[in-house]
Amino acid sequence: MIESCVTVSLVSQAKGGPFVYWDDLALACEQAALLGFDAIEIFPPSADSVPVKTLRQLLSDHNLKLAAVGSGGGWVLNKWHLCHSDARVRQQARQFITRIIDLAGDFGASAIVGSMQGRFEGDMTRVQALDWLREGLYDLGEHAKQYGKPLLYEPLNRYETNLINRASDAVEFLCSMKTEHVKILADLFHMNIEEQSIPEAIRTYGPHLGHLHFVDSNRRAAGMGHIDFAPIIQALQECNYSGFASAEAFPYPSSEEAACRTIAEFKKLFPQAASA
Ligand code: LER
Ligand code: MN
Repeated sequence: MIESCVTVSLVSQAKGGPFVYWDDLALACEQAALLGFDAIEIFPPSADSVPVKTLRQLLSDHNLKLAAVGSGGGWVLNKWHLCHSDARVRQQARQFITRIIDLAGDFGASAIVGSMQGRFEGDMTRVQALDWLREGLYDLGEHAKQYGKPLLYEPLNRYETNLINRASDAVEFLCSMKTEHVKILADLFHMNIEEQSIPEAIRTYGPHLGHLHFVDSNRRAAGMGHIDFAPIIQALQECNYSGFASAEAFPYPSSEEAACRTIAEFKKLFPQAASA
C-alpha cells in the first residue's frame, strides 16, 4: 500500500525551495492530518535542532507517521557534501548525516541523501567523486541497518549534481555498492528533466525503490503541471512499491493549497490507499 506524505522545511535559509509547509511543525501536522495525509517528511537544519519530544507528541496527537528526514540542511547551511575534496569536510558531511539517520531511525523513518551527495569540481575526477560517494553511502547504510530502515539515495537533475542523474546509472552505481541498506528515492521533478520515460525509469528502479517525491513537472503540486501520472502509478504497482508518495513541491499558490491539491490528486490516483 502506498501512503501519502507531505514535506515540512524547518530551514529558513532554504526559502524558495520545494517544500509544502514551512517553519511551523505544529501547524503543518495539524493541517496534514486534517487533509488526511498519512505522514510528514522533515527537512531540518540539523538533527540536534529538531524538538524530538514535541515532534513525537505532534505525530501521536495527529496520528501521523514520520516518513523520512532530509539531510540537505548540511549542504544549504555549511556547504558540506560526501565527495568534497577536503577530507575534513567529507567527514563533517558523514557525521551530519549519521545524526540525521539516528534521529529518523528513532521514529522508524529513513534518512535522505540528496544534495549532500555533492558534485565533482576543479581537479577532481568523476571516478574519484563516485568512489567517495559510494564509500560514504555504503558506510551510512551500514549505520542505518540497526533501525531496519534503508538510507535513501536521491539522484538529482544535472543542474544540481554532475554525478548521477538517471535511473540506469543510479542502479548500476547502487549495485556496485553491494549493500542491502541503501535504496533509491525517485523524485518525479528530477526524472521529468532527465529520463526518456518516467514509468520505464521506475521499472528500472524496481526493487531498489525506497521512496518517492510526488510532484509535478514544474515542481508544483501533483496535477498542476504536465506529468502523466497514470502510467507512473501503473509502473509503481508493477514494482510492488509500497512506500510513501511524499509531496516535495513549492508552496504554490500557498502551502494549504499545494497540500490540498496533492491529497486530492493522491486520492484520485491511489483510490485503494485513500479508502484504506
Ligand atoms: C533537491 O532538489 C531535492 O529534490 C531534495 O529532495 C534533495 O534533498
Ligand atoms: Mn527531491
